[in-house]
Amino acid sequence: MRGKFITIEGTEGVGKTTNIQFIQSWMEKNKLAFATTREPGGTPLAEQIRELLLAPREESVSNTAELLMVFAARAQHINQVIEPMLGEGAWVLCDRFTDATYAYQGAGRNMRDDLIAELEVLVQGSLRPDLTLILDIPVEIGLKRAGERSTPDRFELERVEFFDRVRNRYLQIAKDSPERCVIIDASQSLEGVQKQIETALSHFMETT
Ligand code: T5A
Repeated sequence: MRGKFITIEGTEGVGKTTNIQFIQSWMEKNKLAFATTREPGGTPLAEQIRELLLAPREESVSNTAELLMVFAARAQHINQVIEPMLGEGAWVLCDRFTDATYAYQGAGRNMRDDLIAELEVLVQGSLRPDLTLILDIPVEIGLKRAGERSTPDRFELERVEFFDRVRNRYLQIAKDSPERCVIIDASQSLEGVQKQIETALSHFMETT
């Protein structure tokens, strides 16, 4: 049987990396075969594209170049990792996927949704996540958490208004796709956040 494709999304520093470790232990406890991966990245070539995308640089990066790099990395990732793993029956847990493109390039950079949708079809065919956990916190808290943890990458150097647009788009995506998306209140303590995630995962497992 084909595996399930689970994505985890949210603005900067919302706690994705921290909670992915929790989800991994949940999957182990439930004896599920799974693979954890991330975007942009997930293969050697896609990780190189990630470095190109995230490195702060003097040259301004065109929005179109950024969008195409995101989808180039995704094409390689789907071909080399996501589809083969799902085909073997493993669950794939991915730190960010195409919702991030609608949020960051669409809402953040003001790129047209119909262009993103065309690339989505070209690169993914019919592949879409089965479940998406959207971790949500006020932008300032996330940026503060991320800033305390590491030096800012090219995206983290954007202004707060950029991330407000990104956050609002995530909330809109959740509203538009309630059958796939669950919003997690990530402003709670780690324990509180993980309780919500566990409830969402258990419900998903019971209903699929
Ligand atoms: N991008 C990506 C696009 O523009 N388009 C796309 O299509 C895609 C796929 C990728 C960048 O690429 C962009 C978006 C991104 O800017 P990334 O590394 O995936 O970068 O994203 P980041 O948001 O930068 O990831 P971070 O690793 O910075 O944040 P996380 O993983 O969300 O947060 P995490 O777990 O590292 O936590 C941050 C800090 O907060 C603490 C943690 O201990 C840590 O110190 N923390 C909490 N503290 C208190 N209470 C809680 N509940 C906490 N949860 C975590």
